[in-house]
Amino acid sequence: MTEIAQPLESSLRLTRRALVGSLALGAGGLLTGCDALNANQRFRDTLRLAETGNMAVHRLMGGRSGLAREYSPRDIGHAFPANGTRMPDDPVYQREAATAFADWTLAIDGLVERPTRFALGQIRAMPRQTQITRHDCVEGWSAIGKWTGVNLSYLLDQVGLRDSARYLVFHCADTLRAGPYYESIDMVDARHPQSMIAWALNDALLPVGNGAPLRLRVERQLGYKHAKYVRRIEAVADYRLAYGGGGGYWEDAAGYEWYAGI
Ligand SMILES: Nc1nc2c(c(=O)[nH]1)N[C@H]1C(S)=C(S)[C@@H](COP(=O)(O)O)O[C@H]1N2
Ligand SMILES: [Mo]
Repeated sequence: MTEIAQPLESSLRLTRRALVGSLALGAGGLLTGCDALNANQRFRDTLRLAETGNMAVHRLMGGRSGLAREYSPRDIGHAFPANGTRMPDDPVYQREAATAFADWTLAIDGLVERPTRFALGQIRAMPRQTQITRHDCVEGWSAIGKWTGVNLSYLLDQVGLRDSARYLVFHCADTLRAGPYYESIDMVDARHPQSMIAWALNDALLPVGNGAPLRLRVERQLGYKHAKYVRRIEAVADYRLAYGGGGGYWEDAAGYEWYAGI
């Protein structure tokens, strides 16, 4: 667990300090933009030192904590597409759907102080967050939608994360060809202000096609990270120990990147 995540984290912290130093050195470089930065040997060394992975560069540039662009109500499309599972074939899920998810619970457990099962009504009664964002699917389509739900960080604070918790695994109700759908994110995304467990889309309760009754929104990443039909959130030390080890259904089934930053 810590053996895997720690070196990357600390090298990035180091790197950010070095980057700030290099920016401070040449204020002109900052003003004239990326070309000037690229010409700066120290900046290039810093990048090399950081690793070239998408996550490292994204984080280095301050991009991971930055907000995803938010749109105006005029930008919302007519119907938000439903992709992947549109109706889980699990009979238990279908029974729950038939009763408007009256008995649905969201379990939050694993490396938390107070493992809890929240009733859907409790989740919907929590402070609401709304955002209009663009969803980008690797299959080549995008859609703008208005999401309402509970902030993920708020939810995590209800159960209290242990220090050893470094990732969240989202367990879903649907099973595809290769197995159950699941996803995982790290604490940077878990604590990102726009990350939420959504229960409404475009001012209506979340339709089944879009992940009813609860789905993840993790706005700085591609569509497949936004787990639908979320039944359980498990805080873990290492997502590599879950399911096929890739950190998500498509990561395991098709080699998609675990970190799909946009
Ligand atoms: N449980 C579950 N979550 C999922 C999927 C899925 O098939 N099952 N598909 C993913 C993909 S590839 C995308 S693009 C989005 C689609 O969300 P939408 O159906 O609301 O458009 O959900 C993601 N989350
Ligand atoms: Mo997707």
